[in-house]
Amino acid sequence: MAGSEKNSMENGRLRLAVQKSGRLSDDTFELLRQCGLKVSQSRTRLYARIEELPIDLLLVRDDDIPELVSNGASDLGIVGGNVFEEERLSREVPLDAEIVMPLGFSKCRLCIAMPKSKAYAQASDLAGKRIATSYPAITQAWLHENGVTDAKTVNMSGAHEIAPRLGVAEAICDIVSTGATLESNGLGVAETVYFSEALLIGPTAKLSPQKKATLDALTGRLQGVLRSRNAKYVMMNAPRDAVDAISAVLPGADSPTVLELAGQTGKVAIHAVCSEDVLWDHLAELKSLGASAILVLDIDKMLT
Ligand code: PRT
Ligand code: ZN
Repeated sequence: MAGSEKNSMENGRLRLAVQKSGRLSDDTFELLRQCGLKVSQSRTRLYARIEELPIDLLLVRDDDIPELVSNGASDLGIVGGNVFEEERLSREVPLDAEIVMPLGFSKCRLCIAMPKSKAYAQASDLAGKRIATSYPAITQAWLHENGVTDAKTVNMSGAHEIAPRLGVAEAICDIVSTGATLESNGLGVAETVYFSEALLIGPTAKLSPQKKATLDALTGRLQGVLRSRNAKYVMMNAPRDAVDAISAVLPGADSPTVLELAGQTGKVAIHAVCSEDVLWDHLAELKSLGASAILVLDIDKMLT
């Protein structure tokens, strides 16, 4: 790292390790943008600087993030739960990092899959099988928990889906998102062993008071963005005597605001923040309770 680059990363600025490029990085940068944090990319692309809060980003491969956080090279990291859990389970020396908060993106599943031509009913069907995976620790932990003692994991760093055809293994354990990769290789999910999403990780207890204040500001903004993601602002007119029934239908809403409508005695306006998505079924139910002029609006930011 160039001298001037290193200097600008000191002075109590919080270091956050993020994936340089890949499936996590676009959503990570988008989340930071939604938090009002602009990232200025350095020419060398080893690190980037955030101006609005004293935070420097380390741009690295996702596999390196748990170790960088654990050994103190970075204060925090954003990494897939699958990578964090594998690292946590496979280390002899415990990882000095914990989950600060789940971030709700890069959701996927780690699944054991087998050729569709082979029957699968229960965990014991994996007895004596070889399972190709780059997640041996998570796979073995699941096998152990499910009483399968004589299955073996075969380490592969990619292209697991061809392992059964190559005769390298009878099953695989890999990340599944849409399921299209399994489908196109004639494989079907036998078991889901881990549900994953992006995580903010860090040994937060070790932070200086200055860095802790920056972390609090960051998590406050992240929570605001995550809360508002599915949240909707709902407005409608409704019969005064239907307010209680309508409140019960609104998903994840606290007490709604009920406002008088000029010149109308039997009708009121109802405004509510719904913390869960408002579906067409909800609207149909509101209408059947007498609601009219129903508006559902996205919420950009929310601080509670
Ligand atoms: O270069 P670097 O080491 O930083 O990145 P990488 O190549 O190791 O990881 P990358 O960028 O591919 O993935 C980063 C993280 O994204 C993963 O650790 C997961 O947490 C998450 N993620 C979300 C996924 C997927 N979805 C995903 N679909 N990671 C991988 N896949 C692959 C999977 O391995 C399989 O080959 O996509 C294929 C399956 O996808 P579907 O849609 O066909 O089911
Ligand atoms: Zn990786």
